[in-house]
Amino acid sequence: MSATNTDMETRLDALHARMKKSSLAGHWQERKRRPDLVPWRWKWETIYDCLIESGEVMPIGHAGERNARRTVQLINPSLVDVKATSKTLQMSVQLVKPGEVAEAHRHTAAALRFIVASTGAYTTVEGEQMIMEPGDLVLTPNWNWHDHANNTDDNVIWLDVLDVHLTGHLDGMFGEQFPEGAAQPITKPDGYSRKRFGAMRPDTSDIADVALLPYVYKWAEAEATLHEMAEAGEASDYDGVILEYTNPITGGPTMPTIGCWVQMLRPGESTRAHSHTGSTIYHAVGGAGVTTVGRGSEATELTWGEHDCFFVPSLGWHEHRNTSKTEPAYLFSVTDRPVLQALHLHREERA
Ligand code: 1HN
Repeated sequence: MSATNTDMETRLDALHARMKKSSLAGHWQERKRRPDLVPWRWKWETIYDCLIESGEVMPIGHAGERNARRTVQLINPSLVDVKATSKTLQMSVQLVKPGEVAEAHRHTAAALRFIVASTGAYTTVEGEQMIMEPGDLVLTPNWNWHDHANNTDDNVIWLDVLDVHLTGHLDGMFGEQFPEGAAQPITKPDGYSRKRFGAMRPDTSDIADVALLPYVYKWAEAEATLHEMAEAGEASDYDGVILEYTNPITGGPTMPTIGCWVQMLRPGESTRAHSHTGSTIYHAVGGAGVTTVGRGSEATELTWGEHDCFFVPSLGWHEHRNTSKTEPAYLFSVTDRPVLQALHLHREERA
């Protein structure tokens, strides 16, 4: 090596040291990569066992305490340190035992519940008592008061999905406890949101932000529609028979940061592979199948059965197969795609 080159290297090392001291770095210098998220599957049996055990050893605390909610959180192995399902969303499974109350609070993070087991427990959102039936989706958009009560004789279990990691990353996370007691008063009649904000509704021009309204989507309606669409042959090659849950006023996603979908894979159906931005967390409402993520020697097969959950990273090629020849399979899924769309970052590629 010439004397000039050695001289330059010495000066470059000195420059790096000097910049480091002043919190500066050269564009040409290496940096640590953000971890690549891995496709993953969580068996319901394991989640359920841990959740039931947590019900015996972890009491529900008061609002503001770490144990104010009893949830078992799904963690991507690439995000163990930050305890997160994806870089934006958290999926957890919550247990409220008979007679228990999870006290009222609100936060800037948006939340939703997808009900797995309930015989009539309820969650209260903004003064409306919402009875939870299996397969129902209840929205708790950002800054909505919410508390949960189980006045039945059976455990109630649901999936919680929150945009806490996105909100935290943007340094926009804060919240508060309900000032007047454990549960907020019920101020609205049953079915209020669906009647006031649904397809037939009063004038909403005085509502401050129609993108942030509580809402309930009923499983019975979703299931019936999926079957009618299947009969009419209304299906996508890439997703089977699929419905998006939308905000009835904006027509956009359920909430600005979380998109929700439900799809039915007909008996024996295999979808074609596609790849898109936005990471997706799935929950098998019923049925059994395999989702292949990645292609060729890199492919991972995620085998799922009833209530299992699985994760497909952004830009991962994926295709689904219903492994039953006789029964349909249903997948509920949540995605950060609305954020990518809002930022004009969404892309899709089809096989
Ligand atoms: C939360 O507030 C609830 O209100 C559930 O039920 C799960 C996970 C992370 C952060 C806050 C709830 C949560 C959560």
